[in-house]
Amino acid sequence: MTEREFGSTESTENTEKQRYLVTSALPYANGPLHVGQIVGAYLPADIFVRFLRMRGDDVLYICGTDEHGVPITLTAEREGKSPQEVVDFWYDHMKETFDRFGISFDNFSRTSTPIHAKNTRHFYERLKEGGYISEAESRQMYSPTEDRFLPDRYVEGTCPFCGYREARGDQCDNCGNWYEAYELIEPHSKVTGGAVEVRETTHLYLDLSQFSGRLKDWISGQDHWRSAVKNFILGTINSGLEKRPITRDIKWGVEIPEPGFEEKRFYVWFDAPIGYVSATQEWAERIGEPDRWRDYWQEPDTKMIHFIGKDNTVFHTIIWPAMLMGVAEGGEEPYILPYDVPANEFMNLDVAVGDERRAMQMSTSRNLAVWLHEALERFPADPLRFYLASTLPETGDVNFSWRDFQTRVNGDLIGNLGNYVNRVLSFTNKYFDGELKRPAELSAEAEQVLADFRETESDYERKMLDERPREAHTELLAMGRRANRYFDAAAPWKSRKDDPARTKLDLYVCCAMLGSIAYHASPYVPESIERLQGFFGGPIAPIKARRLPDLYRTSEAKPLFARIEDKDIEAADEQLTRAVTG
Ligand code: B3M
Ligand code: ZN
Repeated sequence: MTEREFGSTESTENTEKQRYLVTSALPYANGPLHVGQIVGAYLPADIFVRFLRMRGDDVLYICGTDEHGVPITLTAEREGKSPQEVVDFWYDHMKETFDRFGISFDNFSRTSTPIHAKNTRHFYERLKEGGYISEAESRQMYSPTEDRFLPDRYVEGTCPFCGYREARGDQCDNCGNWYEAYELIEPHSKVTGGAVEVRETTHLYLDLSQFSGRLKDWISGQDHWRSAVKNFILGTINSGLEKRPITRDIKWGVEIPEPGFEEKRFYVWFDAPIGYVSATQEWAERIGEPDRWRDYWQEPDTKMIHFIGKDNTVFHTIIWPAMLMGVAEGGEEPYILPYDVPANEFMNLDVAVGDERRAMQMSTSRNLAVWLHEALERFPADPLRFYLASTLPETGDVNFSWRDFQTRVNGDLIGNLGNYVNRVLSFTNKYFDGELKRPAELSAEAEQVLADFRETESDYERKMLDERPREAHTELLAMGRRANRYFDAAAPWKSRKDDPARTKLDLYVCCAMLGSIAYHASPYVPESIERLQGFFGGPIAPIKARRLPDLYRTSEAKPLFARIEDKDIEAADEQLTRAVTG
């Protein structure tokens, strides 16, 4: 047999590096992170980014806290703190929680930085120069008892589109539609519960209608977008874009460079997406190459991908691209548009109440959620990442349940993948002192399993590049099953008595599959694969990418994962049940 036929000598290594700017939605710095947010915008982006980095692509992964607007001031009022105290506390809390969970941002910034205020005013000035800004009187909700205007979330009422009863003043969490607060049915103050009235106030407006044609052409050409996202957006544009207010009667936020607006601030959704730019600039400053941010924002071959939850879709696919188009106009200051906006659906909770199980919407205000920092006190990050990745809401809403977590971890992560690692390593150590040289020839079965693996690796890669880490996860499990099946059929405990050369060959091939499984598992369970490298010396690489190595060297394996015990699940489940039943 020639070298060429052995494994794959044809390198499929990534010679064409692609540049990516990947962002996750900037979470409001007003409370702890829950798993619903994690599966929407953070975990899928992190898995995707880790995969791209392994391939050798040029990736920058950006995020930060969203520190302005009513979500912050409402929290501050409720807690008797200043907005600054609120964002400082939650910035630290979120940063630490993301770290513990293994989210690998290149920069986790915040929107209260001076550079961000400067950028926000700059975007505003450019849009104004372009003729997209106007000033007008508008009708806003006013609370006579509190003697102030009540922007956005200060007002609640029934959604004029879907009838959801706890809809916010600017947007409905249930159906994702946006409207003016006075369109709500039975609007009332969120603080006092009292009735509100409509009064006139002056605001600045961004004229989205001037972008309709350009937005429509651009979105129609995005054939790689998820069809649910694309259709929703085209529908929104077709039903008519209007002028949208970009300022608010509020004292917390980015100041507005216009006389008469001293008591107002930019609307949080005007400044928040600019935070992606600011965070990139901050990163570039930090690494001592202040112009590097331009590679990611101004080079047309960069792919910019915004991972978000579906409730943020309109802002990222209409308003933000319109702002970028407006600022880029004239050409001196080019800005690329998003290459994709993978918007994920929601995660609900599956909770035991009495004898039955109920699916419930997560709710921060009712403390009905699985908080990430608490989950991390019960279990390590990797099994949580593994389970959540298996149930990402890529195509529809999903349910979180601690029982499923246990089943997935004990069955798939430990029973399938972890078990394979242990079997291969312990047999290699026991029979061959942890050393396996590349055999001169492969058996037909070995050729077959390697061919199957290369195919599954390609499927995994395609799904991952399609930004579908949940689907790629099923390919990872398929690799584990295929490798286990090969191991079972090879039965090294038997074959080694009558054909030790064959045993050696089989275990060598098993090590090659182990290297591939570890490679493909590492975006999901990065910390565990790092530990694996302490006792598995072979390359952690796809089989299809390279010629198989001359030697595998292993040493005594330690278990990578601990089984999830019933008592731990019961405790976690009880905590949720208590939250429901009060
Ligand atoms: N802070 C909404 C949210 O946390 C908002 C996202 C901003 S992304 C620029 O869901
Ligand atoms: Zn609605």
